[in-house]
Formats: sequence, structure tokens, C-alpha cells
Amino acid sequence: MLDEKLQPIFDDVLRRNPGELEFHQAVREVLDSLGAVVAKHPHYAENALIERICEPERQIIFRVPWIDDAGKVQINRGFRVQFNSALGPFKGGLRFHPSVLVGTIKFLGFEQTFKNALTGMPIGGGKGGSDFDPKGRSEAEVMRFCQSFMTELARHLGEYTDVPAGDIGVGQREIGYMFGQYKRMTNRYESGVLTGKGLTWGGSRVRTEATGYGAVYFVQRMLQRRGEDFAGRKVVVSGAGNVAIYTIEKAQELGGKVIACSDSNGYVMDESGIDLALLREIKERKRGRVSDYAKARGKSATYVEGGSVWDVPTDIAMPSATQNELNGEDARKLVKNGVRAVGEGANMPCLPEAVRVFADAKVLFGPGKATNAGGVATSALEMQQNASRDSWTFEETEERLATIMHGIHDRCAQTAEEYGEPGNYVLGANIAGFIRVAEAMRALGVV
Ligand code: NDP
Ligand code: 2IT
Repeated sequence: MLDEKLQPIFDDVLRRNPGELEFHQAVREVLDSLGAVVAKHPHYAENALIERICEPERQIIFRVPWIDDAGKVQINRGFRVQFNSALGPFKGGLRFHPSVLVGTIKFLGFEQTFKNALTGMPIGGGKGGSDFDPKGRSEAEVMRFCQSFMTELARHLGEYTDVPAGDIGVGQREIGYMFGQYKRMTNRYESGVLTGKGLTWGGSRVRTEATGYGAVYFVQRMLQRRGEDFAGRKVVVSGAGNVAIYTIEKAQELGGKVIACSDSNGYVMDESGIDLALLREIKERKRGRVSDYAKARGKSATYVEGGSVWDVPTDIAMPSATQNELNGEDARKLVKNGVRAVGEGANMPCLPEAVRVFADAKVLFGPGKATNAGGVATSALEMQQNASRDSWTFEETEERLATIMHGIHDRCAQTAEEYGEPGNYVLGANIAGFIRVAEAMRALGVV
């Protein structure tokens, strides 16, 4: 049940955004945490402040025409939802995946607003992308698509306006093509307009690794509060993309034994521990599948086509693929198999029922908007380096990332305590993020 002041706000969100289930889910989860805030500080429920926070500042939807290798004209839809700029320019990734609808981007932009606030850095929230499917497309097709996408998006961007980065289906290659097109169109080497760039053209060290590394730092901090750590623990990671790969790397560095990962076709279990060099070779260089990893790895690996990676018993689970990939039943299985901590590397990977199952079982649970904030935080570090025309060492940048992640953890933990629910990181993240955005919005007048 929602607070009586919040229910009408949620009803309005449902009415005005019909069919956008993921957006409804993300808003509902935040409103669930805000009852205690409006009870303690009624001024946050005044002047339609929460209604304004649930309404994107601007939503851009555009046609992306391009020509495939066979000479046929293809059409995709492009999106940029500029959700909230109270704390800084809109900031958030671009997702290229056939499942992308406006509601997907809206949910991601909404989450991003609170995530970015939690980092304590001067960045607002936004998200964008397209229903373009990069799978099976040639380099040339991907480039032409990126150029066409940027041809429209460019007018909405700027170092002080909106700064996109990568997300599912968008990595350094795509950022490069988009940056190249932006540069041609504007005749400006405006490094700060995109993050996730390559090291020779304005990128930051550690940005590639940042989301996965940061997620592991966050879980490590949660474990430490219970006197535990990664050493000797079994870890299961879903996905095999950017976030998953660097989650695996850092978990292994801390002594964890990562025994499984996945993609949308199935999962691979590797009892002797995932061979990261091999996985990276297959995923990053060959753009292959986890089934290829299993084949190349030989006896120690088992590939389960169509299976759920959450069937694998583990101490620590790090869902790092996509939204709603871990349901209530999966959560009950994980709990039954003795899971101790769950850290969301992806955005909203656990369904609300799964989150409740973990809470009831007292499993440590790090919500995405806190746990995976290391990526965007390092993007903000990239913006800092671009603004000062500087470039920091790996060590310095990673140290800053670690400090930011520990800060986010402690802010969530402390806020949860303040509101009488110690250990409830979901509540802590939602409230701490909300208050920072709300305070800035109050100061800026009716915006
Ligand atoms: P990648 O494109 O690099 O990898 C995505 C991985 O997840 C792939 O293994 C992919 O498998 C799998 N996956 C994607 N969609 C689905 C689906 N519908 N069903 C099953 N598996 C799927 O993306 P990232 O690693 O960058 O992103 C992963 C998650 O992390 C997303 O939720 C993203 O929003 C979030 N995130 C990313 C950040 C970043 O810096 N990149 C920062 C913070 C959060 P397949 O190849 O089969 O599609
Ligand atoms: O979900 C996310 O935080 C990202 N995809 C990263 C955004 C960014 O601007 O680096």
C-alpha cells in the first residue's frame, strides 16, 4: 500500500503513461520508499514536487533511417529522455536493443536521476537509445546506423546540456562512431559531449571497467559490515557483456570464485572458475557467445542452452544482464541454495517479488541505482578530465572510483538507519537519491 499522499501521484503516472510497465515498476519502487520521507518532512509533498520528479523534462523520439549492406533502406526509432537536470546536465547511457520502447528509456532515465544524485556528483539524469539490433550487423552497418542516429541527436546534446554514454549494445566502438559524427557536424572537438571514449581520443582510464568494479566494491562493503568478504566465496554473474566481464575480473581479484555467467541464449557453468582471458577474447574481440566459451574451454565447462543461471548454487549473485531477469522463483531458489549477498549490476534486474524474498531472508541486497553507479560516476570523472584537459593514471582513477562507491554505500546505509530500517539499501538509496534531487529542485523554483 502506498502512502495516501503518494497513491494519487502513482495513479496519475499510470494514467498518463499507459502500457509502460517498466516505467510504472521503477516509479512504484521509489514511491514505496518515500512514504516515510513525506511523513517526516511534509514539505516534500508540496508544490507538486514529486509529480514533477516523475515527469521527464523532455522526451525526444525520432526516425533513424539508414542503408544496410544489401542497399536496402532500414528504419529504426531513436529516443532520448532528458529526465531531470536539477543537479547538472542530463547524463546517462544509450541502449541499442530490439526490445527498446519509450517506456524502457523512461524507466532507465528515472532510475538514472536518483543514481546520479547518489554519486554526489554534478550530473542530472537521462537515457536514450534505439530499437536497432546490432547483432549480426557488419561494422559498416553499425557505423552508418550510429552516424544517422547522431545526425538527429546532436542538436540535443552538449557538454552543459546532455552527455550520453554506453549501455546495452553500445560500447567504445559505437561511442567512437557517434563522437566522429558529432565532431563533423559541429566542427568542434567537444570531448565532454560523450563519455566512454577511447583513451587516445579523450576517454578516461577505468571507465570500461568501472561499472563491474564498482558493483564489486559495493558488495564488498556490504559484506564487510557482516565481517565477510569475497575470498573463497562462490560468485554467479548473469550476462557476459561489459558489466559482467569486469564484475568477474574484480570478484576474482578479491579471491572470489566465479563459477557461472550467461547470455540471452543460455548459461555456462565452469567449476574451476571462469577463465576471464578466454571469455574476453570471445566476447570483446570475436563478439561471440558464451556457448563458444564453453566449447573452447573444454571439460571443466558445461553450457546449458535456454537455462537460468540462477539455478547454479552460489554465495554471491550479481545480476548484470538486463531488467527483470531474476524473478521471485529464482530468488527463492537462490535463498534455498544459501545465497548471502545480491548486487544488481544491471538496472532493475530483480522483480519486486524477488527483492521481497531477499529482504525476508535477510540476504544483503544492493539495488542497481546504488550498486552499478560506478559506471556513471567514472563518466563524471571523464567529464572532469575533459574539462581540465587532463588525464589521470589508472591507479588514481580507480582509487577515486573506490572512494565514490564506498561513499554511496555509506550514504545508503546511513539513510536506511535514519529511517529506522538498518540494512535496507533499497530504502536508503531511494531516499538519499530523492532528497538530493528534491532539494535542488526546490531551490530552483517551479521547474
Ligand atoms: P552489454 O551489451 O555489454 O551486455 C549485455 C549482456 O546482457 C549480454 O551478455 C546480453 O546477452 C545480456 N542481455 C541483454 N539483454 C538481454 C535480455 N533481454 N535477456 C537476456 N540477456 C540479455 O551491456 P552492459 O554490460 O553494458 O549492460 C548490462 C546491464 O548493466 C544493463 O542493465 C545496463 O543498463 C546496466 N548498466 C550498464 C552500465 C555500463 O556502464 N555499461 C552502467 C550501469 C548499468 P546477449 O549478447 O545474448 O544479448
Ligand atoms: O546505466 C548507467 O548508469 C549507464 N549505462 C552508464 C551511464 C553513463 O553516463 O556513464
